[in-house]
Amino acid sequence: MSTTITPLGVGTRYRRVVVLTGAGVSVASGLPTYRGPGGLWETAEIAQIVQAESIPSRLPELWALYSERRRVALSVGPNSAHIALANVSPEFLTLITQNIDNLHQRAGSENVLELHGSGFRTRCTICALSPFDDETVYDDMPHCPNCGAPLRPDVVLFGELLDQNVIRAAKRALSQCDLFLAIGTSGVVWPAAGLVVEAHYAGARCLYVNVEPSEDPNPYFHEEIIGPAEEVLPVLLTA
Ligand code: BJW
Ligand code: ZN
Repeated sequence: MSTTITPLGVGTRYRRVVVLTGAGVSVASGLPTYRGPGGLWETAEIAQIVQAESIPSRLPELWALYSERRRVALSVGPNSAHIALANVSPEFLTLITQNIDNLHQRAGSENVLELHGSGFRTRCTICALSPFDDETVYDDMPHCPNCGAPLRPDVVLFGELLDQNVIRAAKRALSQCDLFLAIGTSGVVWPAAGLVVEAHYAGARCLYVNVEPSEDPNPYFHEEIIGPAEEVLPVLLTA
């Protein structure tokens, strides 16, 4: 750890905490980030598939990608960063994640606000069939039992709108938070990147926690805490 880390006082000094997580919290579980060396998007091809325009024409490729990601995510488990967050009482914490890997939930976190959907939920591309939990690793593109149209992973691709109920719940928590932590995220994807602004104007102390300092620090953060989430969070969040 490159900075001295001490407990923040969650549950005592801070009682309305909002945490936003990104791919960096799952690295210690063995999952890759999106950007940077070894990231999912090292091949430009994948970055092109996770776009709204891929539906419906590139759905078979999208399913190949997400089936493989399901298989990999199911083969790993939550790490000490997920567990430290799950150990904080929901009375004091709202957990917002950009991750679709279900690891916060598998660590025991409840009511996780999934900004970018879930890789473990499937929905129809056409009809109002309720999105359903789904761990199936498909060999071929699945079709809707209701209307026969292709199904899709319930994730938010570039150019798609986020679930307005999730956004509303996140904004409600941010409007009254006293501590905001963004952990393991590059902070380049919107609207997630703008959540710190809301926390800042609510008067919260805003911390950026990452394994490396940001190249272009966002002025709405008051401090950066540099270190791996799996080492830093168990200390920061100690009661
Ligand atoms: C560690 C670590 C360790 C490593 N410990 N740390 C306003 C301005 C500009 C653009 C836009 C805007 N509003 C909308 C846009 C367009 C677009 C956007 O943001 N583009 C930017 C890239 C420029 N946004 C959208 O399209 C969003 N929709 C939307 O806004 O709708 C309205 C609208 C539509 C059209 C036009 C305008 C408005 C939707 C965004 C959906 C993002 N979806 C993805 C894929 C989800 C499914 C999947 O998983 O495949 O979500 S993209 C991808 O990036 C994924 C992630 O959740 C997201 C964020 O990535 P994250 O988590 O930050 O990962 P990395 O890899 O970037 O960073 C990891 C970090 O961890 C690094 O910093 C490491 O150092 C660190 N790390 N190990 C701690 N051990
Ligand atoms: Zn259907």
